[in-house]
Amino acid sequence: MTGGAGFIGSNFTRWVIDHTDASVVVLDKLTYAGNRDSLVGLPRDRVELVVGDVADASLVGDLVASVDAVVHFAAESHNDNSLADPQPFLMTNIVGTYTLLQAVREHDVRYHHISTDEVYGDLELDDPARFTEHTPYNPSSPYSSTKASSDLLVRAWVRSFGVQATLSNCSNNYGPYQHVEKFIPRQITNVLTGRRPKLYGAGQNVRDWIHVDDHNAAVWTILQKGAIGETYLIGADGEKSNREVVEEILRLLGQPEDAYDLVTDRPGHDLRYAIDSSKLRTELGWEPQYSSFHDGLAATIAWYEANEAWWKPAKDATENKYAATGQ
Ligand code: NAD
Ligand code: TDX
Repeated sequence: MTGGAGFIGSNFTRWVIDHTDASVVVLDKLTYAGNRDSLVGLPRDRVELVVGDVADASLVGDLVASVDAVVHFAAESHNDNSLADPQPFLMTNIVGTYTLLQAVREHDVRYHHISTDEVYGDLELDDPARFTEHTPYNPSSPYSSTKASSDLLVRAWVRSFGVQATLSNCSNNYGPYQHVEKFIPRQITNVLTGRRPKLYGAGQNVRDWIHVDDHNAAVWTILQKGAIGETYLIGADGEKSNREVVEEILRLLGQPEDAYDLVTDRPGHDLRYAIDSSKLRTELGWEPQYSSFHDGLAATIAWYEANEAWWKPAKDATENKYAATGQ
């Protein structure tokens, strides 16, 4: 798999080790978002970390030739970074996916592509609609447009070259090992370091939250049972406004629920994401296990409280970067 030193990839690796007897080769460039420490404690005879770039055709070819399946998580993943400098997003998300597709095509290896609901653009706050597999692509940001590009490459390689691929587009994940640049870990670690949570704009934007292990179980299900060429949307009916999430974090940390700041909005900020995951549930039998966002959030807060050594080194630099844009 790729991107296994990142947030979802490291949780997926742990999930596979805990729930299956498969072994995992992780290809990860260890960018600012990748962390060896996210893989500590995993059995060395079942998890191997190879440090390298998904756009390195020779390395990718050698690795793909040695595995039964590829799950592609590696990406530049942060919208705010893509607004500051889109270039790495094009290289990793588009050229990297192309490089993997050529390798799985050559070696006839099963491929699963990890993508995001952001490829569908956004919904109005009061629109009852949710995204389905038939929603037209309409990405807003450099990040989401490169993810949309990569999805289209996968579909083309299935149709033109018979590549054995499936795709999944998931909503916003939360859980342990998520970089402190992202919304939920940023606000938790702000409170833990004596800062105030920062809400973009008026805090009204809505995200559809899913625990990372529900995402992981869905990916494994699709890898085992998904139909080749098909796309599956992954979501757990977890719509909440950013303001609601911050208020819940503040309550769980024993702070007044209005102890946050409203800061400069993100340019082009998508209003609302919402996933209809009926296809995955009815066709493949997946159901989310984390039914309470409150409990999942409390467990995530407890993880950040207990694992300061994991996130502390990145915290000040991340906040300095945000301060430069007034966020
Ligand atoms: P992340 O930024 O935490 O991790 C990305 C990992 O990829 C890092 O370990 C990084 O070192 C690695 N990487 C980056 N460029 C690379 C390259 N050129 N070669 C090899 N490795 C490279 O991201 P994440 O939040 O774990 O997201 C993983 C995947 O899931 C992405 O494809 C993202 O688009 C998708 N996704 C994320 C979410 C979410 O809420 N986080 C939701 C839906 C989909
Ligand atoms: O400090 C903040 N304050 C704030 O209000 C930050 C960092 C974010 N926000 C808002 C922006 C979004 O409305 O919170 C929401 C979530 O922000 P992010 O964590 O940056 O996530 P988002 O832009 O929704 O994208 C995420 O979900 C889809 C992941 O980062 C993507 O990789 C994934 O594809």
